[in-house]
Amino acid sequence: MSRVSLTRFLIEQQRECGNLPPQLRLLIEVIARACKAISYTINKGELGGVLGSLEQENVQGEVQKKLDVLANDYLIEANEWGATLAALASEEMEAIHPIPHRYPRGEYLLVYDPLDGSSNIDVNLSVGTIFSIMAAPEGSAQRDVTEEDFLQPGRKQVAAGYALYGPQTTLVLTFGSGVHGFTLDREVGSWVLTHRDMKIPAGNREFAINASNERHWSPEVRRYIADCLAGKDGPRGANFNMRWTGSMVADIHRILTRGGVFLYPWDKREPNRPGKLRLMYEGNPLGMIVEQAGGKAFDGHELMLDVQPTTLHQRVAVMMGCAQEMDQIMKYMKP
Ligand code: P6P
Repeated sequence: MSRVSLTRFLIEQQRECGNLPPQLRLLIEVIARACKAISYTINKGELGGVLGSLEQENVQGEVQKKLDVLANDYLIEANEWGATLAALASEEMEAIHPIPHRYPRGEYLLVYDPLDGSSNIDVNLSVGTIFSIMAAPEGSAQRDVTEEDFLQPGRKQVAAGYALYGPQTTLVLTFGSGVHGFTLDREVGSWVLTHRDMKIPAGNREFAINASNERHWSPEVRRYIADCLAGKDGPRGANFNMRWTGSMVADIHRILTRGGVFLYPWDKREPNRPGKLRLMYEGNPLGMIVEQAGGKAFDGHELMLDVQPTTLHQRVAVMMGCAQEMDQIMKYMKP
């Protein structure tokens, strides 16, 4: 069967679906090219002198890895000149980054986590890049975009995706017409369509959660997990398996591929903080992908994509995955 490149796939989708304007198609290709460069850099590991941490913290209060900053810079440099964006924002930067006036501005806003799960880097485990694309406000070519322009509910994203830097490098995309996966052919440096129209399989009783936090969870989450752990003799009447990779992208990719659910719930250590993960560049993009793949994404109270953001780096509780199991979880959360 002939190989379908990312470029060919996007052009064919543009013709068939009509929801992929040329500027959005170009933006996706530029992001994919930056993710390819990130993959090659990660792959060098110690040989590239890119491992380890910097003596500085990011806006999240987390120690920055060298590759966090490198990946962030790759995405800025790749996207500044392309006349597709009015501004971009990143987990690694406190403020938004308007496109410099020396470049023409485009119709979109990009927000991203350049290297999700970067604590895995130094121990050679999977990490990823997550991105979310929204429409820039009317007139953004004439005025500077503000943080408020980014604060759109996830339902308004026009596209979302991630690159997973694992044993293979894969790129998974949605622009509202299903979820499609591409594998990087490192010999020729091109993305090849390998997973057309991905759907989350039902029936895999597998949950992803950091179980070391169990004593801090809400009673509802503790009861859900306890009932799963009780196995076939318990209330669920079935045995469950657990996975936790320390990189949300890797866990979500496994769920897209073989099913299950992912939870990073609220916990009482910081009762005023909804959760650890971030809404704009983790919950929303991965929530759009999960919904487009037939799953559900939820913050413990409402659907992820309906949450109205109030700040760029706001955190959110995350529960997402297979629709059938998510329906069960929602019953536990809303008795
Ligand atoms: P913990 C990575 O830092 C991340 O944001 C997600 O990718 C991952 O699922 C989670 O945090 C891991 O958190 O508390 O288990 O280290």
